[in-house]
Amino acid sequence: MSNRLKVAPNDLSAFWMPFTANRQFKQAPRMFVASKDMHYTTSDGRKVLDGTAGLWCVNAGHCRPKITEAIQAQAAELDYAPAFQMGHPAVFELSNRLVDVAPAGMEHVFYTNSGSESVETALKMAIAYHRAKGDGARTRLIGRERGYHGVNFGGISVGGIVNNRKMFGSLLTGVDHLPHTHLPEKNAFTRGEPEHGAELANELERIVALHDASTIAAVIVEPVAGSTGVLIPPKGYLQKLREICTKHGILLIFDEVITGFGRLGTPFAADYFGVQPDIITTAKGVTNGVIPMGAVFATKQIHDAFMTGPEHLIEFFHGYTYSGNPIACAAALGTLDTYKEEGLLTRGAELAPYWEDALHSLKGEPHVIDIRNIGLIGAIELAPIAGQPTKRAFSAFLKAYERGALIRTTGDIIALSPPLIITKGQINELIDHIREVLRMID
Ligand code: PXG
Ligand code: PLP
Repeated sequence: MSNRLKVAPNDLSAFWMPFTANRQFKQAPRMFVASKDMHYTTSDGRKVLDGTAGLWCVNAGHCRPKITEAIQAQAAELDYAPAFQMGHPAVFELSNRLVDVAPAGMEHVFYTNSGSESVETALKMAIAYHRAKGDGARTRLIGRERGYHGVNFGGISVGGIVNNRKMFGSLLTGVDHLPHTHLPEKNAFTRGEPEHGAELANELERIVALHDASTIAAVIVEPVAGSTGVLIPPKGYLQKLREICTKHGILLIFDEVITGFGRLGTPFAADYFGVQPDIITTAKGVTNGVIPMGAVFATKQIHDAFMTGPEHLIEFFHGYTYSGNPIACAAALGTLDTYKEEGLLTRGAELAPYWEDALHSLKGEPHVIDIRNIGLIGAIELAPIAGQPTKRAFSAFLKAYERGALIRTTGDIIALSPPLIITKGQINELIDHIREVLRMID
């Protein structure tokens, strides 16, 4: 660790922090200066157990040697290659390796720098696909209430988190939303997939009837909604969505930015639920969160629809300066090596029963009104303080941090998604911290 990093700067005002209570933070900053495997080190020298894999991205744990070395070697060899009209070996190798681990049928990869950009790419790809096939009236996009698809205009338009939308004007036109599937009165304290709510997928039929199928390009959903507080799909729900989309020629996009790369104990959520989407968006775990990168997977059918016309012409007018950046590709290759060597894309399945029991042992603790889990994801929903929503969960976050555990809160929900290398002992430690915190807070 360099000395430079250990010294906290004395003026924090210039940095406008993302999705952060800036004024609160700057009064009592929480700084990490190092990380290794399951832990961070704070600027005051304490170890903090990572209960959230960073922001749902550090699936293999922190500062893993294969990834660090791959980045170092690539940076010294080929630092950048133009993304348009030029290539480099790592991006082709990575694409083949990604297609190998992706669900069957996903044969092509398009690169971005984040989940938000993956979503924009997928939405544009879907609309352009229909147009390339001569079906240019299919421009409407269907998202879902409480969905999170990043922060760019397309993503917040199909997204359904009110605070992320209401400040930003009229958004995209031609967007509609399915109802969310959160039914606490019927499904509270369910272990795994809830029994009730599959019929909510039939709302898609109502939306199709309203707009006519011939105007709808795609439906985008998170197979498991993460950011909004861990909403697990009711049994049969995703299968129904797939059936209705297929029946009407509508593309189904799974936003797997969180669920991709082992989070549910299968490589992707599409594998877990046995449902094949047409497009999958990913980011985060593709590079273990270490270098920004996103990857959008598409079927051969979608890709091939673009591959027409004179061969010297660009087929898809879309891409980023850093699409397939060499250093990001090296990080992704190092990440895939680590996942493979340690079996991390399926390790969650072995740990899930233990994780489930540990989480549900919090039932009956103060403030807890629901507990949800799937794979290595967990959520503990707290009753809000009357008139002060989010305050109770935020207190829990601060207290947990003081005690040595990083948790994530959204609204009054504690969301957990530890690195996939977590041990049973560390699961106990994390849950014990939360138990103590729940007993401490108001
Ligand atoms: N889609 C989904 C399903 C996501 O979860 C994005 C898109 C956007 O990815 P980028 O890389 O642009 O942030 C996400 C990101 C949280 C949290 O704690 C969740 C995300 C990001 C930051 C925090 O819930 N999800
Ligand atoms: N803005 C300007 C002025 C640019 O020239 C570019 C790219 O050339 C962009 C935005 C887009 O940047 P990126 O490709 O990194 O998304």
